[in-house]
Amino acid sequence: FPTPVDLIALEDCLNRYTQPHQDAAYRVLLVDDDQALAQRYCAVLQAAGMLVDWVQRPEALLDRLHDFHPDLVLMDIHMPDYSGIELAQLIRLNDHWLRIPIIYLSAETDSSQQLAALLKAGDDFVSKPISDQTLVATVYARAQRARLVSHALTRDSMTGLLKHADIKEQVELEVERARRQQLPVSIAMVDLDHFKRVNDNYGHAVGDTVIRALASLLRQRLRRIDGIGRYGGEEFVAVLPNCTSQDAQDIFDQIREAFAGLVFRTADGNFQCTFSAGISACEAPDWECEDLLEVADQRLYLAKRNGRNQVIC
Ligand code: GH3
Ligand code: MG
Ligand code: MG
Ligand code: MG
Repeated sequence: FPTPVDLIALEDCLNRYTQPHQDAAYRVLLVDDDQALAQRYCAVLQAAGMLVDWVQRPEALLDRLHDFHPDLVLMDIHMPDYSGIELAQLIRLNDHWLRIPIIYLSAETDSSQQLAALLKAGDDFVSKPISDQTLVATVYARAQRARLVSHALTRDSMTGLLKHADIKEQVELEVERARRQQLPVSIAMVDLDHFKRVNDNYGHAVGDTVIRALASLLRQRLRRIDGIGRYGGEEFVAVLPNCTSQDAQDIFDQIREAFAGLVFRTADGNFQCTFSAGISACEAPDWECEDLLEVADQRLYLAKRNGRNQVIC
């Protein structure tokens, strides 16, 4: 029996999702060759509630950036094989990491060297030795600002989901990660059925409500590690790490049933709406993000041709 859509609860869920997760611990990647010092900084930042990972060998830096997703990098300058400035420049070569603040934390006392470092890829320079309070405050302020800016830039304002380019970037990252860790990854492409009719019959504002309701439902039903994006006007993409295509199909079938059961009440009468979805997973080791998106899109098209309101895997 169809249940009326509880828009208050949906909006509430949406609001929670559209706020950045300021409650989640800030993730700090510390690059320093000095073990004793690194352990000291880790302890101080952890005591302040942050998650800290330490890279001693620069060769491990890029992998760690991929896996750890830091909010901020604390970079030593003088290290045996590389300079921290070179490493910061290396990080800046990758667009994915442009938004991560890099703070040099160094015993370098020559002010012209400090300025030179700042002008090359860094965002700030703080001197060693540093007091615990200054370290925590510097990292906290920068990480908080970075998270707010990143959230504002990557979220679709109507639904709070990732924007087109950002969900694509997340699919790319997750496909790469799945390949390296030899784990499954699935993606789903979702499109509302006969949505033009909703707009035509009830108006654009009601159409927007339906889009937001589906966004909320996806957010409620998927895990926090799953990426969800508004790929187009009434089209969504989700990436599900460590999830087989069979499991993804089961999950999306449940979401499909829940969504089809919602009743939207309007002044012009009540109505229900459905969606169709295509699911894909890595079917060969050399599959890239684009292959998964293309196959999911083909299966979505099949689902439409087969009569809509279905999930094809
Ligand atoms: P199909 O089942 O084949 O997908 O039919 P459809 O009518 O949904 O066709 P299609 O996906 O091509 O149409 C998308 C429609 O969604 C067209 C556009 O007016 C509407 N739309 C796109 N973005 C928005 C939006 O932000 N708000 C509203 N209200 N409508 C939108
Ligand atoms: Mg050093
Ligand atoms: Mg549609
Ligand atoms: Mg469409």
